[in-house]
Amino acid sequence: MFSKILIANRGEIAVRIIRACRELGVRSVAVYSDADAGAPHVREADEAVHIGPPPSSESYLKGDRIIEAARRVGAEAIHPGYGFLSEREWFARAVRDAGLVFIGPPAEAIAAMGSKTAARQLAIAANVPVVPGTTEPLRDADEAREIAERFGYPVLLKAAAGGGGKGMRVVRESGELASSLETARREAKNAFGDDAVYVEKYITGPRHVEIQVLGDQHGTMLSLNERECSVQRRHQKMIEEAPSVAVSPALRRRMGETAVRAASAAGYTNAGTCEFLLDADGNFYFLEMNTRLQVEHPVTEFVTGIDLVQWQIRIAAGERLPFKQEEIVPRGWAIECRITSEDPANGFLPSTGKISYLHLPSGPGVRWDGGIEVGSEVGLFYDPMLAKLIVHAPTRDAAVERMHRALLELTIEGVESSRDFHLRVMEDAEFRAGDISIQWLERRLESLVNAAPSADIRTAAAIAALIADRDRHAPRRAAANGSSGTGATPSGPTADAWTRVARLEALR
Ligand code: MV4
Repeated sequence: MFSKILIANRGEIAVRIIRACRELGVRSVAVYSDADAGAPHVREADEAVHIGPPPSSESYLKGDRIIEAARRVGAEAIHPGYGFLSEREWFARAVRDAGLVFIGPPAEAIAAMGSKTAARQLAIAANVPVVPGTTEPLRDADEAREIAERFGYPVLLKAAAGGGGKGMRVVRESGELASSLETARREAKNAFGDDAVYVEKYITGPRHVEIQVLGDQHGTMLSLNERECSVQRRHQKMIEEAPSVAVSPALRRRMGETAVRAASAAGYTNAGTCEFLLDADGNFYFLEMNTRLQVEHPVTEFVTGIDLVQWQIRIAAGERLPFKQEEIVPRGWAIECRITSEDPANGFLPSTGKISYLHLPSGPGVRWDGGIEVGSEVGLFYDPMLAKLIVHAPTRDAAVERMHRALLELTIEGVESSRDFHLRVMEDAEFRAGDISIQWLERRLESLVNAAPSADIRTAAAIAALIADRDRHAPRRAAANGSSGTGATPSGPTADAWTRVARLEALR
């Protein structure tokens, strides 16, 4: 095992990796920008190295500087987390060339899965089902029309260099093809510097289901089963769960075997994820492979009991996976909500400020993976995800109730957050029925954001208003309670903070 690991990341994922290191008896080294000098990941690590000014391009993306820091402090390995340098082939190679271990897949596997068309060709060669379509770039609109006729409308034009939905265009009839092709080419050129576009059959109303794989350096590749990630907005996942209501044990086995085949064909080791579209008829199609640890890994950890981050480190150190595929059976249900500093009432506009109050949920089956504390400055330099709230319960219904309860316990003051939005989703009949697809959230967004607060919130707000009114006549006591005494009826997170105040009052 390593004696010291450098963590090339920040926020909640850096804290998560530090926790794994500590449990393994490995010393951890944080890196930080000027903006993160006082951040939790810096304090929690055994050592910390300053790497530059706040912009990521000057700090967390400075691979050479980070490798140099690792050598200086005597770290033997680097964990990249997710985002930043995690899927840069050149970084994985540079780490290796510096005589260090990259805690992730080989640079060659990152490269093999990096190009979406190359990944598609690799999948086809490995007998992995992909969406019907081409892999060669389209020559012109005539060729596109010919292919579209063959698969039938609607079709989807995709950027060959793409990913993340950029350069994608749905075409519903032949009349739209020429202009859509032009738009897709322009978008692809702008986003990726490459205007190559190819065509696929458009799958309507599918779910996004992905398979977690874990492979060691001795030839064992396991499927850790599926995560359901359909609740997303503009290609940003918001809620993930495991297992998926749409996946039977037989389908789980087939999707797992398929993901293992795709990963093995790429020479993959360590933790990775194969993304699939799953249609209403139970057909699944490989989309792409994420060659990193993912944000939503905790739901898999909950239902498998396997610590993915610890195993990433053990695998990188050369250990063998001790599990058998048959032993990996989902236990219970896990749900994750991404808690972001975005304002759902304002089109999810990023919100900035200083965290002035923070009350964290706890109790049975609740996990908080966070990177913030009271006093944290939330700015615009980095991703707006502040933390993840994850719950585990015996059934999906119980997990939804548990998440709702945990969200009620959560109070974040100082920035707007996605907390209320998640509460509304947990109260939503379609979500509770598991009746979701990749289009579900965009379709329901307006009604969810404008949903009337639930009855208990309204009661809390009414109680709070009464207290506020009374406090106006007892200013000293109001100050002691920390209430402003304006008499305004609070709502949202404030109402829940007020519920706590009201209960304290009732107990006096
Ligand atoms: C698709 C599709 C429907 N049909 N391909 C979006 C990003 C990229 N990873 C692939 N994506 C899609 N490809 C075919 N042939 C629908 C999507 C898609 C999507 C996929 C996964 C999760 C969320 C999504 C949201 C919109 C569209």
